[in-house]
Amino acid sequence: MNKFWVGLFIVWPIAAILSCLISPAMGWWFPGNREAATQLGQQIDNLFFLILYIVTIAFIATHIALAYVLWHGCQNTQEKAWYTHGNHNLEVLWTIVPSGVLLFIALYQMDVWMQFRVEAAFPNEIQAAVREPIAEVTARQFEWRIRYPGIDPTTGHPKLLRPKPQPDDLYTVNDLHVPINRPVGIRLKSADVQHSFFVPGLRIKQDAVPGQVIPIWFEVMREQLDDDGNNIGYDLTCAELCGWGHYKMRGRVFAQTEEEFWIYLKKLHHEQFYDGVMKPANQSLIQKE
Ligand SMILES: [Cu+2]
Repeated sequence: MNKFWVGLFIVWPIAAILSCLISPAMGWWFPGNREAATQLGQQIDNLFFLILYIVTIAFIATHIALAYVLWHGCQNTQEKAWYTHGNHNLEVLWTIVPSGVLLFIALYQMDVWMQFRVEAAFPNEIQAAVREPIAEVTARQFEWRIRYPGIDPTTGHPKLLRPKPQPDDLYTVNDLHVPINRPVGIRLKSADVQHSFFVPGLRIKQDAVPGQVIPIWFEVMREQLDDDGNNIGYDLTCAELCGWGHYKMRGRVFAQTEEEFWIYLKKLHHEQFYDGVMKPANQSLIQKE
């Protein structure tokens, strides 16, 4: 009977490792199965795998030790239990080694963290993107409200996004469009409770905190296409339990070319300001398409 319990304890770690190994073939979610669509996301994946390797080594080592102790213990059923106050050298060893590993990870990931979050360390191009965000995303129970700047009627291009809403701003819900192949900035806000702006395909996750405007940036390298070549966009979800409707805070992030992005904004403008009687100013905007 003892051997049954030992076997049962050994089965689970082996099953855990096997499920990791067959995960790519089964298409289960793992960063390696779906390459990040941002360069920073790929660096984040590399960090993920580094930590996964370290944890796997520790997991296998501790389970081999555990299996040895269990197996050894169940062979000698005659031996009485004995008590120990531990081993000083071992205690020192397993304090210093994990501390060293944690210190290494903390230093090693700093570069990626700085690229993502430390504004002072951003290259000029990214600082400019953060200074001139293309949209403001406001999380609220239970949707993503998106505000784009209005369109300049003389150039036909989007204006600069002002911190305060303007009369010609454009609005959508749960539908964020961004241009590809350049860094884009977003102003992230919350209208009520704490939410989290999470785009798994881009490896972007940032809390939206009430009372704060948090700048985020990303540079999408490619559109998300389905098998027929349609742009289906990336999932946008809320990663912070924010109330009963948390599950339905689902939006999409469509990455598209700069021209497609401008055309999209013009279409929004047309839809939003069309009053049944086309005004000359709007007409000229539509004709530019
Ligand atoms: Cu939420």
